[in-house]
Amino acid sequence: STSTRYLGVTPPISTSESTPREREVTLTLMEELRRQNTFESEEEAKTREIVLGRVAALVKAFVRKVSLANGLSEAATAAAGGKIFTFGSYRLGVHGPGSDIDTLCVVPKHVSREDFFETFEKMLRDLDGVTEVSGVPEAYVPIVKSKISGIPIDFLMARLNLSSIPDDLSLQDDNLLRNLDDRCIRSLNGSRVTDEVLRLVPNVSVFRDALRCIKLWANRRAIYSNVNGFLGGVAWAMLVARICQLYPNALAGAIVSRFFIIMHQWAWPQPVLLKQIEEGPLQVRVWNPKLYPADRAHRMPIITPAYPSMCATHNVTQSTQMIMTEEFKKGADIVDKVIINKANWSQLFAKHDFFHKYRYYLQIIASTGTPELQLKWSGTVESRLRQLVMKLEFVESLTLAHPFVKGFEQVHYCLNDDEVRMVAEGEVNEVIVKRKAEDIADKERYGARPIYSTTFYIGLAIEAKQPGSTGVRRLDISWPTAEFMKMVKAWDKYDNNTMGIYIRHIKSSALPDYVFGLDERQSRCSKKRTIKT
Ligand code: 3AT
Ligand code: MN
Ligand code: MN
Repeated sequence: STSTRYLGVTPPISTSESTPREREVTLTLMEELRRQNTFESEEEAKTREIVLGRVAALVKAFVRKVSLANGLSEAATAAAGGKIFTFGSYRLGVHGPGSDIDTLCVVPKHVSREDFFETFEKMLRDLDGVTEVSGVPEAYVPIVKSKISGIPIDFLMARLNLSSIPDDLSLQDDNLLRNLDDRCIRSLNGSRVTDEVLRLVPNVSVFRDALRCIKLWANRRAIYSNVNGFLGGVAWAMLVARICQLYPNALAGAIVSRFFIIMHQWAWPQPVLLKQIEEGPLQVRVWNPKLYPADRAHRMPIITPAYPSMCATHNVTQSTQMIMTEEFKKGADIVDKVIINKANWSQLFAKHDFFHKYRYYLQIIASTGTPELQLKWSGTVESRLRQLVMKLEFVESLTLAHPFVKGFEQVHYCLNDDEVRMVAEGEVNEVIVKRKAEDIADKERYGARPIYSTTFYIGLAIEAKQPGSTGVRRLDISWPTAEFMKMVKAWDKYDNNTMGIYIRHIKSSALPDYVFGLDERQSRCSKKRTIKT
């Protein structure tokens, strides 16, 4: 055909090659990424390959074992196969030292999910070099988390409607999804999306280098977290992929520069698409704002390219959108300076200043008495935090409710109910903070017990007083907090006796030391002094 071929929903903005200067800054960017320790060692890379080889063999052995147990003939058993697919950062080629390998095990129809969580989990436990195995079969996406030769591996499983899984099987065909269990469809999704993203970028190695940069930047700026209303790994990957489509011949340094400029100016809620959304063989919704009001509510829609297409940024709120937009602007300014040699790449990766930025913070404290329960309870509270943020956005005098991307975990040893209450309400005193488990020789006699707490932070930006307005501005957040409390307590596993939830607001001067880096508090005190004088 005579038409120009391109990847994406529009023609590229420019097909020119990068300039010599862009070539130079790409080299210095790669140097900085190495200096920042974003790459694993060669030894670790080798270990990963060995581990993956052993895992591939294990999945085949598992399928074989179940096939024979089901009475299949030797011929049918030999043909049954079994294959692993990777997804996540390892598949994209942007993983760092210590990243996990996200692995999908694809098995034929005579192998069940129960087989996976019994037989496979058992075989995994018996494998040499395995130090951790924990299955969560009841999760929305059922998973086995493990560690082999020091490498963390997440296992998902999908059972296809095929009697054999050949080594050259591809998961690209949408018809493979027909008549599958929902959990299998969800498990296949990550791998199908990752593979599609890689197919849709013009130059995979440029994409990888640019994405590695954007991931490091987003992490340092504390805007890398899907659950808290920012963007997760898949969404960042799709944004970078879209820029790569728009500049198919540009080098990584140029992609990063265009990334910030274009994302800062993007006409949201116009969606970011890597290809046209397609219909498919299932009775499931694909993202469609014309049809579904919920999809119309997405503020920064970034749409996954594999059927059934979904919005990867469902959690973004007015506040998190404002914060990310501001970060895009700051990033654009720094990269502009890097290009004219007035700044270094390291400035792009400067740590966020969340705990220096606001005068008031909300603390949301989730607490329980055991590590297992704490994991579930704090996860539940965290997953509902954005509901609190959205309610705070309605408070008139609040311009922004800025959720921090992670909670702070602590254990305190309490001798009585009063101390338990203090910990649950974030009023720990020096004595409780310093007391260690070994300090309480006779735990039984003193009735000492550990209290696990996770504290989440929301920074509050309060509207400046209108000139000429009189009286003190009062901030009333009682309605959002009461509604939030109701919402977390409506969790079907909530238990008033074993789970604590508490919200309070504090001045920035009351922030605990643990939120600051090593010599950060010092600078914070001196900064305050300079403001006062
Ligand atoms: P790392 O280098 O591992 O930190 P990553 O992008 O690989 O970065 P994850 O391993 O956490 O991040 O996630 C890989 C993919 O697995 C992303 C998403 O499609 C899926 N995923 C992650 N967490 C969940 C979850 N809780 N439920 C369902 N899918 C998840
Ligand atoms: Mn991963
Ligand atoms: Mn993972």
